[in-house]
Amino acid sequence: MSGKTVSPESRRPVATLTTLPAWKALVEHHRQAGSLHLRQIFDDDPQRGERLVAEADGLYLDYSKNRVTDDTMRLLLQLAKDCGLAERIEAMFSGKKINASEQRAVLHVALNAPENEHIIVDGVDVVPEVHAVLDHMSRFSDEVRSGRWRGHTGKAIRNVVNIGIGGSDLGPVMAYEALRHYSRRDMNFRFLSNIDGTDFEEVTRDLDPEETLFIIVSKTFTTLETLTNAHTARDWSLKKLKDETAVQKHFVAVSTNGEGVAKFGIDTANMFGFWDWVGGRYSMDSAVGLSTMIAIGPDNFRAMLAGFHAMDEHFHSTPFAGNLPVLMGLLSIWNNNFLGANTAAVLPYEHYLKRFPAYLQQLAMESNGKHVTLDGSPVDVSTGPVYWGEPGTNGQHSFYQLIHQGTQIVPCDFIGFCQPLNDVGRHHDLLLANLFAQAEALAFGKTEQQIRAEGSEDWLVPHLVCEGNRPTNTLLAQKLTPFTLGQLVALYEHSVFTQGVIWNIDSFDQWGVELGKVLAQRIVPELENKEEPELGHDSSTNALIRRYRQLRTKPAQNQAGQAR
Ligand code: G6Q
Repeated sequence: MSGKTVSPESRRPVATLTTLPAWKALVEHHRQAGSLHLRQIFDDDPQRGERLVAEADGLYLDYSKNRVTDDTMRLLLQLAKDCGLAERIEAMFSGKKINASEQRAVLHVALNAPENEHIIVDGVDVVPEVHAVLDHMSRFSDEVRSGRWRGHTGKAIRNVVNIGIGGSDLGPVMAYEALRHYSRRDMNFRFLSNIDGTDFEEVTRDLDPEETLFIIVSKTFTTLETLTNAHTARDWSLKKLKDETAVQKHFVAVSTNGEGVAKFGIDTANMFGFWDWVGGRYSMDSAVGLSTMIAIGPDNFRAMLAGFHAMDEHFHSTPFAGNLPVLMGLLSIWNNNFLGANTAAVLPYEHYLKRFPAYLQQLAMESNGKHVTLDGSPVDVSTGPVYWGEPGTNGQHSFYQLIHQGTQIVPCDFIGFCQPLNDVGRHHDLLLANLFAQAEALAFGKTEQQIRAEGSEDWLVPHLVCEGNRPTNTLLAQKLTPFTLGQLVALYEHSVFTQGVIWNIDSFDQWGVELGKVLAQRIVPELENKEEPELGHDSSTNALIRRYRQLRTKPAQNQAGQAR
């Protein structure tokens, strides 16, 4: 007995991942089949590209270009079973407190539930509450969009600024960019997150306070960046509007902290609530998406929720062998833990999804960047690959070189749509041709033999060889709509969850971000004090602080040494 206190939600059928029979079988299987080449695998099975696919409500996943055989998939599915994935999914959907370290339920799926469903948390059906908030959001969005909601001086709102950070920013900004095609083009939507004053200046510099609505999005309403930006925005507004009561017409809040909201001066009738069972990075389909709803309208917002719900249902009820999030999660485990890939690239061939990789960075890395299991023991395999990416084809002219010929494996998710939202000349066919070609090139490469057959000079041949055998997924849908965006986001949410279950970690806490915040609080007065403070940090931090204090107020010098 270790004497360690173990949270009740942290139980799992077995002690450690690497002792599971399915894991051991995968290790052995990798030893035997891990070096198989996709060229060979495709040659041996001409139907593979039509077989290793899965589909959910029009979202098509081709995972045939992964370095897996039928045996690999069978063992990975067995691993999911041995890790209790089905039970963990059930626990999440039924409101169990699976966020063990924070002792909270994890119920973002309830945000998408139709009105006739019932989901009980601590004895309360949360679905009617969810719909009450959605109705409140819809009424408010209609008022703003129609111009019935007037600013303090009687002008209609033309600018909406979302102030929030992390989960209260990345979802809204990604969703706005993704669905911009469906948005009100006669209004401006901006997103203010960074505590850097430059962000505030650049977001507000050409806006008129009389026509600007700020949505303060903060679950806790205590976050330093958001509250600092909110107060600066308040001062900025009142400088022109010159009346405290104007705050009520130009500021609304999305929060769980009514007291904090009221103290700021916001009328709590204009506060949109959510619940502690919605994690920040899982909240873009809650009231946190108010800016999205104002931009695209309530009907489109509800269509996005329907997309989320369709994927939630698919994840909840589809056998694992055809279950998109489960398949993608398990393939990620294979790539990470067996093929040794430490990163994963997300490459949308749809310009409107340009913020999708940044959104996924938080979703995946804050969720699965963990070093201990649910019971506090160190993990015995690597967790949480680094997510990154750029929209195609821009990335092709930047970092794809490393993916094709570098020394590390970077599994890629390609995302494409058959119909463009802006059908301009030949652009869309050219765009999609590039997507298909990249996945093909990464899988099959170009051999020395092929290059020699083309007549290349000997010395150049090694430079031209592309080994191939680089794993990719391709996700294809007909068109980027609010519904498909909802499907896509939910797909990654559940894929991240699947990986977290295999690693037996808490995908819903984020303790690692606390330490830096606490240390910053200690340093703030050391930078602001007029007196030379006694510094008790390490020698590096002390020296940096001293240098900052010296240069903070000294006139800046240009390169020629003259004061500017
Ligand atoms: C997300 C995290 C984190 C959070 C921000 C903002 O899962 O919890 O990114 O969203 O720290 O927090 P507030 O919404 O409380 O301001």
